[in-house]
Amino acid sequence: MQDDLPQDSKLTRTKRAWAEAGKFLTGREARPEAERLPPGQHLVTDWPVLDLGVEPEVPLASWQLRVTGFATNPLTLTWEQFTALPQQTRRSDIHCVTTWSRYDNDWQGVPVRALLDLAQPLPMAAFVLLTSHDGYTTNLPLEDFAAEDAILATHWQGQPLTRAHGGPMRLVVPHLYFWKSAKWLKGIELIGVDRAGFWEKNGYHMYGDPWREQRYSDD
Ligand SMILES: Nc1nc2c(c(=O)[nH]1)N[C@H]1C(S)=C(S)[C@@H](COP(=O)(O)O)O[C@H]1N2
Ligand SMILES: [Mo]
Repeated sequence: MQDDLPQDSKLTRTKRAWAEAGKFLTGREARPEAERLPPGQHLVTDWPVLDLGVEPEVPLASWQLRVTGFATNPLTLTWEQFTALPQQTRRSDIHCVTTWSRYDNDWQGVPVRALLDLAQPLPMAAFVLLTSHDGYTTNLPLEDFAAEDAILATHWQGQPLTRAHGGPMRLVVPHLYFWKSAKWLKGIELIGVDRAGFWEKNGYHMYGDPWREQRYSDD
């Protein structure tokens, strides 16, 4: 019983003092496993392939990435130009709306922010509509697209991205469900008013926050 426990032993007094002083607090955010895995997700260690069934072969010689819409400097980059941009790495978790999550994916490529710094979005740009070589589209707010850990990835765990996973280049926006992370990305349109992409027109959420379980559209 609580009442039987010593309330005034040396140990109890010491630990009470530590608690009052906040001793051993690192100031770092605690991330217990339960908080790292969003609600309704389960952990996998393989990496499933999910797409519409068309896995386009994109020859590097004709590969292009276009940034259009509300930008001061609309861009068309060749593979050579794109890969000449400073490469960086990002480590992040994947959360797919079909309930699998995969931790600690090491991506290498060009941070989205670096590309946006070149394109210079205009003030009226508030969303992006992304287009891929398989005809896939998806949409998200510009602010989320520009997240610090969002990356235009060419490599995963040190190896070039396979075609099945979106190679030669895919987007990774880790804080949203993985359907926002367009594989075989070819077009980024900066728009003022949100426009639904493929899954968003098919019952999925316009935003898609795994932590709020925004899987499906409300209506
Ligand atoms: N171009 C394109 N990108 C896409 C898709 C797609 O069908 N086409 N599927 C999305 C979905 S629903 C998911 S879960 C992830 C899957 O990526 P993976 O196959 O590398 O796991 O890609 C997303 N990006
Ligand atoms: Mo998905």
